[in-house]
Amino acid sequence: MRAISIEQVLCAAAQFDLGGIIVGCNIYGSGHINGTNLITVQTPQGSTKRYILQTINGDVFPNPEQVIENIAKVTEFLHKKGLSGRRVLNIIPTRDGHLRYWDTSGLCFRMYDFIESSVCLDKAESPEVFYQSGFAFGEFQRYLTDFPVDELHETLADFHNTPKRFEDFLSAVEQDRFGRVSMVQKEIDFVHKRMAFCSVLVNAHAQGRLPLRVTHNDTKLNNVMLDEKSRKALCVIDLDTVMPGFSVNDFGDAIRFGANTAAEDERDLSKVSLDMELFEAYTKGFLKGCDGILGNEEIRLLPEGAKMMTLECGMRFLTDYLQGDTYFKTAYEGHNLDRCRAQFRLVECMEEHWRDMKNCVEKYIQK
Ligand code: ADP
Ligand code: GN1
Ligand code: MG
Repeated sequence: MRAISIEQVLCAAAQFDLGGIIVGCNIYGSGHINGTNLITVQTPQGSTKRYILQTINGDVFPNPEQVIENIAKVTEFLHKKGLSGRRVLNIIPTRDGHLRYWDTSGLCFRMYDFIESSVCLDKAESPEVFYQSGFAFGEFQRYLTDFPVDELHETLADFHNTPKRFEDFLSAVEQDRFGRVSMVQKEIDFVHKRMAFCSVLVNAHAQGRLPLRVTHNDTKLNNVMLDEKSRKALCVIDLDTVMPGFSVNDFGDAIRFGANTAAEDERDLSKVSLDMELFEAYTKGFLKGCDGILGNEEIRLLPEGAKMMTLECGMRFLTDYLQGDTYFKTAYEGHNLDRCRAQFRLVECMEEHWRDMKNCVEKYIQK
């Protein structure tokens, strides 16, 4: 993503209806895709108000207008379901009534109310916190269960189409544009051994065993805001990828990120493992939040979702490494490769714990 100057951010912020004078502008958050800024405003009454200003990464999202339209529709739907205040993202329009602002350089900005007295975590502090995050994403799925799927744009084509991700990986290996293939033969073999697995969920869908639903598609722990004090879930954020998808992948991506005992980019692979206590807590929270909307076959496929999202994400990091690190923000050369290795180690841990994961979800099958 292009570097953005503070002047550019301030100029964009001034286009929105913020109800006061801008007194602060700081880079914020730890996401891999968008540019996020915290904007502080002083109101005429002397109080301060805070906002989140984001640039939509145009290198990733080919059509930012569609991203905004999806988010507007989904948040409006959630408002109608009775969510308000800190429980749902609130879009702030521009002074001329648009939900986004395009600056003269072609960057697309959007503004949200800042969710005050909240935290978002990169690591689950306790099983209870992880349960809360599972509950929030399960509830999100349940609230949207009667959302008209056809009204949503596919903001990123084939986002969690794992066989297609596999094809993309193969072509990155084939092209080897940066001469990196010889350094990652072990990782390439790792993916090849799991080629058949890549199609398991797509096949289950084709056989009518796994429905398409409105899903979040990026259910990392740091995409849910928790109340700062009570640590109860408040609001699901980062709605750019809300699209039709599989519930088990929403479950799975959360496990990939949150039930790992190490960070997503941990270099010491002996620290990477699957925390089964966290797995159980998330399963319980997610299914409680879903409150009966998932069928038994979906519940049985939750472990497949966890392994699929971990394998797919590792494959995506590896593909980006082979293609010169253009998709995910990276902090150093080889960052994507470290992320990939940590994901692949976690896949192995899931394979070792396969029976435990299956037994855990089996408890929730409705007889
Ligand atoms: P990315 O796609 O880059 O992950 P996010 O939408 O997740 O972008 O935002 C990045 C970070 O900014 C979040 O992890 C969170 O800390 C913070 N954030 C985003 N929206 C809000 C909000 N409305 N209120 C408070 N913090 C927010
Ligand atoms: C990106 O935007 P962020 O940091 O929440 C990515 C996810 C990956 C994740 C890996 C739009 O999520 O798909 O799983 O990084 N988002 C997009 O950490 O590609
Ligand atoms: Mg995020």
